[in-house]
Parts: sequence; C-alpha cells; structure tokens
Amino acid sequence: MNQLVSETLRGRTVLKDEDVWELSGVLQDRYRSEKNVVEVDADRLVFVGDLHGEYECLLSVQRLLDDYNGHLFVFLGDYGERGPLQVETFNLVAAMAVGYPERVLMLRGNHETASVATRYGLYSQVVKSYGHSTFRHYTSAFSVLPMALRTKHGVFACHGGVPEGALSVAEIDACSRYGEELDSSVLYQIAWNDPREGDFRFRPNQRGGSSRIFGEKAFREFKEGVGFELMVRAHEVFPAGVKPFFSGQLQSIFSASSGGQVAPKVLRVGPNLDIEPINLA
Ligand SMILES: [Mn+2]
Repeated sequence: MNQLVSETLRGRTVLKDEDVWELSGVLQDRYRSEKNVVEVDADRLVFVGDLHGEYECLLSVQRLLDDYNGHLFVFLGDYGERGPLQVETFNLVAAMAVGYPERVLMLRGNHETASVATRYGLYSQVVKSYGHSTFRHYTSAFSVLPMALRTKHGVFACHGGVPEGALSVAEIDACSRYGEELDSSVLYQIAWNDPREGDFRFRPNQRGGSSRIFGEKAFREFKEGVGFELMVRAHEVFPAGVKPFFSGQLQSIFSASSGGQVAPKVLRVGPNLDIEPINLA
C-alpha cells in the first residue's frame, strides 16, 4: 500500500499540498474506469450516509471495518460541508477507498461538485490549509466517483434516489459524470432527489435546480426497470438516523450528528436483504 495512504489510514490528518495531489491522483486512478453504476457480487454490506465533515463519525465507521469483516462498506457521498473537519473526512474516506479497494466503495453525492463545495464550505477549508490550485485536485477527484451501486442480490444504492428519465442501468451508464458539475440531468437527480410517500411519479423539489421529489409510482417503475428489491440512499436528515419509505423497500440513512439533530447510524444489509441499523457511538 502507498505510504501516504497507510499513514492517512493510521490517523495522519495534516497533509501537504503534494500529498493531496497524490491522494487525488490515486483515487482518480481507482475510479476513472468504473461505470456510473458499479455492479458487485457482495451480499453483505454496510452503507454509510452523509458525513458532512464529522471526522469523529468517520472514525467510528473505520472501527466497524474490523467488526464487520467480510462486508463491503459503501459510502453514499456528502463528505464535506457543514462539519469541522471536512478536508480530513474526505481524505480519510479516499484513503479507505484506495487502501481497501475490495472492502470500501466511495460514491458521489450532490456535495461532490465544484459549485456546491465552493458555496457550502469545503472550498474555504481547503484554501485555509492549501493553495487555491489544490481545490482543483478535490474537484477532479469528485468527477470520477461512481454514482450508484447495484448488487447481484438486489440492492441499488445512491445518494439521492430515483431520477426522471432513466429506467435501466444501461441508461444511467450512458450518461457522463466526468465533470466538476453533474451536467447530466439523470445523474444530477440521482444525487439530489428525495422520496415521499404517495402514489405519484415526480413533483418539484424545494431544493431547487432540477431536483425532484419521487413518489411510489416512480419508485416502482424504476425498481422493475433496473431490477432490485431494496434501495438504500442518504441525503436527508432524519432524527433517528434511518427512515424507511414505501413499506421498507427504500431505506434512508444518515451518518452525521448534524449538530445533535441526528442519532447517526450506518445500515447493514445481509444476504437475505435483512437490515440492521448500527449506531455510531
Ligand atoms: Mn446530500
């Protein structure tokens, strides 16, 4: 394993500009050629929701790697913004993704774009510690992160949820994610959309942009088209840290405390699609 990666995994948080460039480079090498929807055989997984710069929560997740040996850990995006240690949080997840490529998968959330990261905090934390050009190494890393995961045993996972305009993995894979922004409307919505109960397809979303609210009708059509039984997503704060939708066919997970609003959790999914929320103590 690369020395910088192993030191970051062991808790080194102070990285020089050149270190960030190197870490970004190895992360890009790891993910550039992956499809938008990564397909895996794993049937035991641990899903990690938004971290938003809460490095302590990430350290709790890192400790679970040993307890849940044999599980694939899937990070659903939103590493920066809001919390105190955004740069450190992104760096450690990146080190986990390249240090344990068979055990850790890093997906792209709506905060992994240049515009959102500039407006909401990561940019200011990066330029406080590094030169402006180093921010570009972060946005280059964002641009390669895959958008979603599908497992053979029937899980589909992404940051936001069901997009309007795609009903198959092939249609999602046909879009391009390689940019600082999510220019594809389908990929943008996979990172931004939110579920709500009700037998409708799509409604406007107060988050703005071209984000949508998806209802059970859209969920059902997407589930049949893509071919899965359980969707796991993140993106929204719920006090319990986990919230089911559509009779439990969709689970929303959040892994940061958000200033004490949330009891942060990760979600274990087993071989029979059995689920177990795990507290991040
Ligand atoms: Mn989000």
